[in-house]
Amino acid sequence: MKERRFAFVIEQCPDLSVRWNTNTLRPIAPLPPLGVLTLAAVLEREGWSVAVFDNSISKYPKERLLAAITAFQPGVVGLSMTSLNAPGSLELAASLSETGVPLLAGGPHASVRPREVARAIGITTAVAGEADLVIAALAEAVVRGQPVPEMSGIYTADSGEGVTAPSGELDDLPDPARHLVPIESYGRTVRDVTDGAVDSLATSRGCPFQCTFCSNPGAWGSEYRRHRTRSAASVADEMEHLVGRYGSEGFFFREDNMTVSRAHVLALCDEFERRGFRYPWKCEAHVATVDEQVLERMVGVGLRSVWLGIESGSDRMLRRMRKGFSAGRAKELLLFAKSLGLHTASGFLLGLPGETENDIAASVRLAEQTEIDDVWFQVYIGYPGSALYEEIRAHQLVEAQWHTILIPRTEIASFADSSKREGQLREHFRQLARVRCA
Ligand code: B12
Ligand code: SF4
Repeated sequence: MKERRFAFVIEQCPDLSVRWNTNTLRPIAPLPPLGVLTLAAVLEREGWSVAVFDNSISKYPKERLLAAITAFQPGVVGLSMTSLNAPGSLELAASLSETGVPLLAGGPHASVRPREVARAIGITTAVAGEADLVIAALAEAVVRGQPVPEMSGIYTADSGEGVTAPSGELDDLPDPARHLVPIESYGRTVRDVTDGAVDSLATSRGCPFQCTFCSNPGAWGSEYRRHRTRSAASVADEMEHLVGRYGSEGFFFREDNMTVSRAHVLALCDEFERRGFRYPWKCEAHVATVDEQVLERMVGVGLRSVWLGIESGSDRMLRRMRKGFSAGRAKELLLFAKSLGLHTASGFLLGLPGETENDIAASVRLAEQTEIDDVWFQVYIGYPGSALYEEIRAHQLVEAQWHTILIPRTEIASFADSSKREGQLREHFRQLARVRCA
């Protein structure tokens, strides 16, 4: 039997995913991979030695990454795949296969394409969906050289059903094993919350919405539409742990859709108040799920900054995206948030099929009129698993980049030449962001 040593590997993404903050023209900062760190905590609880190689932080070239992984002498390696890092992860898998170590794959891309991934060179098994309830049994079987357990969501080259792994109760999961990553190397500076260290955590998983550009509905299966929440006590305990162990001075809640349930948000607020928390925090909110009253309550217990996923200032595009709210309502809420003294942030997608210059102008106008503090414009990329991906592929409106993602034809030239990419994108966004860039 091989050693019970598990190495998680997260390959870096090519930099074509950039989305720019038009105030600072800086790309998005990586945050600790909470999903992988939760799997790591599950395995540690079962007595495994675990290492996490997050190459979006270390940025090792392939040979050095391979050397670091093999030096750990893992009995099993698990690759965490998004659609953007999938090509790099598959290349790594082919190289690692020469060492004879069993290779598992999971993550959003493996969840959309489990069979294809399970058939890739070197990969033994892929998991579709959340792996928290299957990872221990799977790793145990693989390290012992036994057949993989017959559990939903587990795919080999020729077995596996068309379903995702079961989702458990979130309160039963251990806190993410943050001690396995260099937490200081991640984006802990979130000045709109505090000048001190800010750490991220999640209070829920899942989202009942079905935005056409989002890969979540296709990746996580029907379970995903059920918004599952942690108890307020468990969230507050994790915050206290973060303060005690890492000196957190503020928090950033990052998850699919924290505000789906009003009862959940209010329970969190009540718990923060009950424990006398004075921590400043930030979260993302869906325009259709928060109202003025809830926002006011959140501000009363430390909310300093809110990200509203607006995506477009054009009602026509919002309908096409199935966002579930109007540009007028988004504007109203943003202005209200500002009147409460909140720092506001929002993202807009550009280049969706069917979008016209007028639609783009409407997005820029909305950002201007509401004086959003942080505006992120992002060129649309089609991720498999999203409804739009299938639609645009069928109509051949875009060209495929590798085999994983779709990029609007107009952007291909900018993306193709990496030496020019950054400058071109900066210029592109600088023009769009005449709102804020001097
Ligand atoms: C928080 C978040 C971020 C954070 C932190 C990401 C991180 N380090 O975890 C930040 C802000 C950095 C970020 C950035 C980006 N993100 Co993001 N992000 C999310 C979000 C909202 C939550 C992630 C999360 O915690 N999920 C919950 C946990 C439980 O899921 P998980 O991490 O995937 O892990 C579970 C399973 O996947 C599986 N699993 C994962 N790894 C492995 C490995 C093995 C071996 C096994 C067996 C199982 C397994 O088990 C885990 C536990 O249940 C997701 C949405 C989502 N639902 O996943 C998008 C999401 C992952 N992001 C996405 C995108 C596109 C991006 C960006 C490209 C955006 C951009 N344009 O800049 C960048 C890319 C950054 C990068 N280098 O990868 C897409 C990925 C789409 C795709 N198909 O690949 C998602 C799915 C959102 C979406 N629907 O579009 N993101
Ligand atoms: S984009 Fe956000 S609101 Fe829309 S389906 Fe995806 S997670 Fe839900």
